[in-house]
Amino acid sequence: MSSSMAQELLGTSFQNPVLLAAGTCGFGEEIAEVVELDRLGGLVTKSVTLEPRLGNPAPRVAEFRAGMVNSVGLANPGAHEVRKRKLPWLRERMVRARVLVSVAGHTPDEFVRVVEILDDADGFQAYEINLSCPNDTRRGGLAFALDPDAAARVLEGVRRRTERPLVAKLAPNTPDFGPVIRALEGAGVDGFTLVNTLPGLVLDPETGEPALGAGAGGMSGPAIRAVGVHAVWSAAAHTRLPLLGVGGIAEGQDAVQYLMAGASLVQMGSASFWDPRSSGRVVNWLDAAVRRRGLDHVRALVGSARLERKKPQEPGPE
Ligand code: RRO
Repeated sequence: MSSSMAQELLGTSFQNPVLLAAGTCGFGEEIAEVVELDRLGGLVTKSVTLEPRLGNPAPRVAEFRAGMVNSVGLANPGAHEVRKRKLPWLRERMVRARVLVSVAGHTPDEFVRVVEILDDADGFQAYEINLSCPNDTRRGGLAFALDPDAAARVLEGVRRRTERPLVAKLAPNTPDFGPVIRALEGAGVDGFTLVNTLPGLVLDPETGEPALGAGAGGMSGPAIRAVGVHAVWSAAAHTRLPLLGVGGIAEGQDAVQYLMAGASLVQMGSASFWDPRSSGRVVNWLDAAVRRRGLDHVRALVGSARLERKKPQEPGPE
């Protein structure tokens, strides 16, 4: 792979800008036979909570024409087991690719305790702080990312416990990214991932039963691509910190839109469920696109959208 694909951010070098998204690749081991993980920029682990969680009732995923919904319910083996069994595997196998550990919790203190358990272990470079799980009903369905003060409390707590880079994963269903971005910048965040899944509900049109065991879920896939690209572009107006774009990327043409909107890295989720080779194809496509367009480096694409932040038209004089 050419060096023109490498991206330097979050205190490390990503060999290319394509990562696998949290919740779609387990802890790497689960998909290592079907995806050439060490050719990618990296992966984000399934969100880790303090205690092991079995997750929500089946079915946990359901497809519909434009994408899929999930309500996995944070199933994961818990922070101690991740430290003991998952991180050593990642340390051994992810030689060139980078690892972000996704952290989740019901309270700010739970995030902090996960970080305390993992922080001095090897096998990862940064945390993705998941402030936007749509399937966590314990906070009345309100994701931390939709409440800037609550989001900042999580980040402040974690920031005090670690020197590793912290990327905050935000929710798509917000009218304005400005307040949460400002609150998290004040709390010491190092970057943002946009976006988590969008709350969605798929019903059986005959019976009225939900397609998911838990009822509603988080929607992903092609249906949310334009939402994600717009979120990155909107966030870029509020921050100079690096942005990681995710939502509906299946092809190089999708990834490049996120880069143009301002993302330095992209993450792939649903598409790699459907086709485990899609992430490798996106890496190859971007590499070829950089050369075909006569660019020195993939970073020339970042923020290159030809889109003015136009003001609404005012009525002119009669
Ligand atoms: O586990 C899940 O159900 C889940 C999580 Br933590 C998340 O952040 N986003 C999502 O769509 N599902």
